[in-house]
Amino acid sequence: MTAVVDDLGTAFERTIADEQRIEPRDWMPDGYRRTMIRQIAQHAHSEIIGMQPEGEWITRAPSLRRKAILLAKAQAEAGPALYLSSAAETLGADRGDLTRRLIEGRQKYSSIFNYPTLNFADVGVIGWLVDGAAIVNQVPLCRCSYGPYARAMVRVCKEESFHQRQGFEILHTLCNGTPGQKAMAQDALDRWWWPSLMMFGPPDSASTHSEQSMAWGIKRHSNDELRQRFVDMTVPQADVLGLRVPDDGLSYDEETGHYRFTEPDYTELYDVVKGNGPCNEERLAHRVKAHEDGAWVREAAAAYASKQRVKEGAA
Ligand code: BYC
Repeated sequence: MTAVVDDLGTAFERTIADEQRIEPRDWMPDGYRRTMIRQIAQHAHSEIIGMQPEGEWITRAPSLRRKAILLAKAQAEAGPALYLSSAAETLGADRGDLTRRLIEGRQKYSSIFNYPTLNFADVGVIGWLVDGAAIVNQVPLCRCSYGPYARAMVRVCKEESFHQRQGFEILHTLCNGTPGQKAMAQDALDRWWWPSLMMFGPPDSASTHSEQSMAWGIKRHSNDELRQRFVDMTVPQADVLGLRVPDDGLSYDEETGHYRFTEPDYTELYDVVKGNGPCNEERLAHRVKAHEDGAWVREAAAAYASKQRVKEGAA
């Protein structure tokens, strides 16, 4: 038996070393399976809970056009959640169990969704910065060693690019509007800049999973590398908008071709992840309510499926 596991382990290691994909039926170490379920589930939960901050503005969007776009954008997050949940299921996870774990606080979702959306400029900033950060994080995940996750990411990234542009377009409109509208955009950037930097996780020195996840080809870049990439991408976009990134330490380093920037306050990240952010309670309570309100849909779907099975059995 040990020899068989050794052979399987060697095959797994070779697949990773050859940059091939691990597929659902392949043998994988328990730790790899656990890590993939953890990350994919957190990601799926983030897509669902992430609908809330923007969703709050659907009824208050400033025009019919903005309402239609926001409605489509918020509901579009359900698609990625579906691919991701399906990818977790290929690892043996049960979708109902993942939801229970979220509700009981045993599984996380991205810290960023625990901040409030105070006005419509925040909707623009979520598209620009939050979807922008998600793209920077997720493009390398298209090369993740776990096949179903990597393939889901290809579709998700296409959508996120579109979402990022719709956010930028809102800000572009505000920044070219009245001084009051431009001030709204600046205020939103001031509030969302630091939480957006925190989306990439703790600094490398404090990241518990990075080393193993990089060795397994799950993560392709460290948290700090991706944070740097995000800053390098975003600062020139802020310049185009005429907005000021709220970091006195920000400067362009000609030699490295990268921006130097101030690290966010990671104690705030840890605090938000522990459940103490401004909106944690509200977000989870809303998620629980949506789950309870949807019970009849799950029951009806299960009843329909079992009726179909009986019919097919009789045919
Ligand atoms: N928030 O060892 P580390 C979207 C946790 S949705 C909360 O570096 P790892 C959108 C981490 O889980 C896109 N927790 O971890 C939707 C770990 O705790 P556990 C969301 C965080 O996994 C709607 C501990 O801290 N994107 O774009 O190697 C509308 C130590 O961290 C956070 C994803 O989910 C955080 N920010 O790296 C609009 C991307 N950071 O699990 C937009 C997929 C860290 O040991 N996930 N933690 O209890 C990843 O790429 C990685 O999991 C992370 C963290 C880079 C986030």
